Amino acid sequence: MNTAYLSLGSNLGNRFDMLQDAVLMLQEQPELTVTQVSSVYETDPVGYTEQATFLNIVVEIKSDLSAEKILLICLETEQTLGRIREFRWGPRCIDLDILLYNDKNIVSEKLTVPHPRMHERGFVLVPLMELVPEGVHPVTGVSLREYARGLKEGVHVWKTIDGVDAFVRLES
Ligand code: A4P
Ligand code: MG
Repeated sequence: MNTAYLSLGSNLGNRFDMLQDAVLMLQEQPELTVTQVSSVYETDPVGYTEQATFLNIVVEIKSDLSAEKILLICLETEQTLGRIREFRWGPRCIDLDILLYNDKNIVSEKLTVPHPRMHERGFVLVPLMELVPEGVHPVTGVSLREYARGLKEGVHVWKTIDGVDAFVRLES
């Protein structure tokens, strides 16, 4: 059984519904279990800053599937939820990225894991540290806590969440 962490973000439409629908779609996958979900964070846009604030979460999943198969599920989920890719780092109704897959280091044309920008992003590190407070970057050996120190971007709790079941039942 493999453990992976996914980052989910939305800044278009009903942002919370998008995150919730994405988690529901992950739960419907027969070969994958969503085992943890972080609180929902409202975060300042990173990269291209002239856009609306995001809601971000991190989820933990357990699965026998390969990282490549999980990426396909992420892309399929984005497509089903109607994501239109306008430009890199631009607004999106839903984005799913693989942050970590066990302690594996994967570099292929389609997939880079750990996610190459995860350690410099508060919107990833803060929710991820909620799920793995003692987490360490599997390639650099640096703790998530160390990476998060000194980050200045705005990351605020939007809604605290008490488990996966509570998350999927929440009214937006
Ligand atoms: N790909 C490679 N590695 C991965 C991975 N670990 N997980 C490939 C997922 N995909 C991976 O993705 C393009 C391709 O990357 C995929 O088809 C896959 O083969 P994309 O989602 O179309 O591209 P993107 O998301 O526009 O670009 P990128 O570089 O992935 O953007 P980021 O880095 O994900 O940034 N600010 C806040 N506050 N919150 C956010 O959620 N998100 C972004 C997107 C920018 N600013 C943000 C947020
Ligand atoms: Mg992406």
